[in-house]
Amino acid sequence: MAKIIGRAIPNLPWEEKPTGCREAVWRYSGNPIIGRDGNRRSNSVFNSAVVPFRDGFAGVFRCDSRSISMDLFSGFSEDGIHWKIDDDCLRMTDADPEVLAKEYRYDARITPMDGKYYVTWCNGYHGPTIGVAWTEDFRTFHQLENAFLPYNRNGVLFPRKIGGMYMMLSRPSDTGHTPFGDIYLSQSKDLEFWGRHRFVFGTVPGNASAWQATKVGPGPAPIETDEGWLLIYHGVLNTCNGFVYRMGCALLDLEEPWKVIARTADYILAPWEIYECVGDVPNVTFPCAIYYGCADTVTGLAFTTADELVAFTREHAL
Ligand code: BMA
Repeated sequence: MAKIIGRAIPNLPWEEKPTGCREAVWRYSGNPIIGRDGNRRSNSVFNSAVVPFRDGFAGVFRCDSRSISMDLFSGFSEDGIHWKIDDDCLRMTDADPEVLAKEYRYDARITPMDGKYYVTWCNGYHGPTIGVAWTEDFRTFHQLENAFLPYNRNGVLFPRKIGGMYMMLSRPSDTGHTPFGDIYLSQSKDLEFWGRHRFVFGTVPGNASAWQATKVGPGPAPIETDEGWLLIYHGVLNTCNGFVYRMGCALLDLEEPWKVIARTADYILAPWEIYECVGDVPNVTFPCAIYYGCADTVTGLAFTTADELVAFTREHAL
């Protein structure tokens, strides 16, 4: 039985696995939990990150506006299901004005670490790169330097130092709808200068696991278990109808997390439901937490347990 290393979250939203369900991950029966109209001007609310905060939950939400501009907004919830999202975007302070100058921001991840909440997101700086900031209250965000040179997306921090180093996963990309993508790990002593880059894993050629044949990228912050770091990630297949985004799971070595213990040949969640297949970008399930973006339009919630995921990853290993 795999055990999560971390504190218990007794008020975590939860629904038992429906009887007869054969999946390792199951959707909330009330999905989508956040519609297009999550805040005053939103066209769509998706690819967002959520953490336990005080007596409830807080999140950083991607709300694309009705002029189709991408930005991030704080949101709060008592139960993790009903959300109140700000109408005004995140306010950042502290960084060099050149870094603070905002082009666009999207697809945030949140990693609680050392009593702070670290937010990483895709930050426009002459192309996409990884923005980093920390907050204690989801009101003031202290921005740090961008972690990497452009072009990069899907940056996410591990929730503690490993071997004395902060560690971040990311997926180097291009300026467009990147037709490639592998997962790399970078290390830092101070969350500013990143190096010691290591390849973690890439796409799967051939027919063995085609849902991840075009690109793979890290999802929410890795979860520490006694069997390894549990990483939920996205995998993409290019089809005659465009990209299809599904989710997979990997188990990474606790001390050297660029070493893969196992990763799934089978996906753990795929666009099956109407709200995952119909929207501004059809056929997308994109994990930022297991709160996941659906068809780039609305936000869904899904459940699982660490034990279920570890067992699935080992049983359906590539
Ligand atoms: C990526 C990003 C994601 C999006 C995905 C699918 O390039 O824009 O935010 O979910 O494409 O459209």
